[in-house]
Amino acid sequence: MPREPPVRVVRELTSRGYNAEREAVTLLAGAPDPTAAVERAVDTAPDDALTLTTEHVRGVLDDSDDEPPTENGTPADAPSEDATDGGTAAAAKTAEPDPPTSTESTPPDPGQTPSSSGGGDDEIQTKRTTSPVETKGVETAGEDTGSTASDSDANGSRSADRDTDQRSVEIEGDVTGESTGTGEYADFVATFRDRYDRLSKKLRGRVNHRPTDALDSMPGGSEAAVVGMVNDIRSTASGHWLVEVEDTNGVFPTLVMKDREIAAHVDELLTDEVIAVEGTISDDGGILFADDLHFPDIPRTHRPSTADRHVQAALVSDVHVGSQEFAADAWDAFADWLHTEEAEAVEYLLVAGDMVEGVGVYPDQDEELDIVDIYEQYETFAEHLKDIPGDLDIVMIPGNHDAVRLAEPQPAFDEELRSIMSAHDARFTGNPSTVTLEGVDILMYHGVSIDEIIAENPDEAVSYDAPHKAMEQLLKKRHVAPQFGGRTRLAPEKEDYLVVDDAPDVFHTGHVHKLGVGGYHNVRLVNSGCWQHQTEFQKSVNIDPDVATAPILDLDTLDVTVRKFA
Ligand code: D5M
Ligand code: FE
Ligand code: ZN
Repeated sequence: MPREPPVRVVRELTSRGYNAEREAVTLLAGAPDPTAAVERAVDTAPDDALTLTTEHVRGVLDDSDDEPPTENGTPADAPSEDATDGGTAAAAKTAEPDPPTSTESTPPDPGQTPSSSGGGDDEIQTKRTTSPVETKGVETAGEDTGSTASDSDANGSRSADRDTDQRSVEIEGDVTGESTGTGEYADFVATFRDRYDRLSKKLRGRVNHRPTDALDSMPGGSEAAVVGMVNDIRSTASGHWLVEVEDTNGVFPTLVMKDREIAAHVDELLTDEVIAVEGTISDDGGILFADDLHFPDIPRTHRPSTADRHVQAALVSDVHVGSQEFAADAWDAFADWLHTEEAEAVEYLLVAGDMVEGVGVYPDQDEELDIVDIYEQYETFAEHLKDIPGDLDIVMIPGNHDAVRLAEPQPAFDEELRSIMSAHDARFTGNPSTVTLEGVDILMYHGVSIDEIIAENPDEAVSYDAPHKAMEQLLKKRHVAPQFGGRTRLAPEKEDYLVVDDAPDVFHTGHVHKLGVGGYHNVRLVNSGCWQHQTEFQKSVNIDPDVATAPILDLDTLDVTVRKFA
């Protein structure tokens, strides 16, 4: 008899209104006749039980000992008294095919992108687990240290006896319930004012800055510096760069000569980001010749916090349920894997937006919809969420396909959508938010601005094949969506929620549907792939998505292992 995937058992149970402990699911899936076992377990469950316990299921399976044993042996009640011994015979019987697991261990950044212009001073190690046949899909970070295929030992189920007391989830920087903006001009002024105040503070100590109006009256030849928001970037007739910066007192032009080393940084500049320019006032006093550019940046001395125990978080995004291209089988395989012993340490699941495909997000999108009703899309997503082991702590932020306001910062899902996605007591927070898991600060942001960074940055290293290089730019600018008026829609608020005030330990994004794992000034960077096969639009612009990749983050080391389920 073919083995019953745990997911089918979970579905069966949820359709009857039951949740079950992880090991209970494994035991049921491993029973000689899983359907009958589920039936018996449900029939004999205490009236008020919402969750079937391992103990109850064991009892049910024990009682069925008198049934004729199946061809290949013992009923699945046998071993797992010893919860710490996950590799028991009964558990082994239920094992699903392992996700492919060849492991490479590479130092994160410097080596990853040969053309990197520095900044790769990480000490964090990246481990990635890739399928031998699928290596290409997960090679985006450019590792080629050689991979060794190793057999997985995922033969058992994870233990149900876990001490959830050690878990902790804290959330900061969430706009939900705090939104006050009405879209008036005054609100925009307040947002930009706050951005300038907070980011200029990070730069003021590093240069001897003068307000723009004071620069006006400085004699030619003086050394000076200014901290301002980039107002305009133009090339001059002779190929130099005129970068106009604005502070609260006015605007001042700075000139970056094309043959200077710093000219390379002009390519990285976006309007509305806050920078410092150091240089010399021109003879006529009207311009600052730039010698140096400074970004708010993450200090190279940043030391990330780590968890006190070995525990992992799966960082995913872009599920796109409701799309004809939604990779349901791959998601099932992921959910199944989470039930195995190999996923024992995975206690958290973070989803960085685009739970569903949505409606009317892009022109002609309706032609590729499998489910046309937005609520039905969330209901189906919720069903897929139920396949995930019930004891995981889940945190979700919305993305541009989700049914919340499109402008950033995006508030979390409203009550109606939360009640649809109520499985697992998931936590819902805004985009962006900082989610702290056992002391590790994870900045979650869906990632719409990554499109913009890639479009505007001529450096070939910053591409869809290396989304983490775009993420570096966001950290360097200490803002998740620096440029106003482009692709990223901004909702004005009293404060700028998109400023990266505190350096995170991990930066988690999605949106571009490409896998990227890197490190920047000791911050671990993870861009999740997606669970949606290539769409017509993506085909037309040559986006080849990384489908069914789940980066698994070790919270104690910040190592990442990429699991592939397609
Ligand atoms: O977008 C996934 C990726 O594909 C992201 O890089 C934007 C791009 N994309 C997809 N569809 C379109 C259309 N129609 N126009 C422009 N860019 C698009 P996601 O929003 O997560 O589906
Ligand atoms: Fe998406
Ligand atoms: Zn998106």
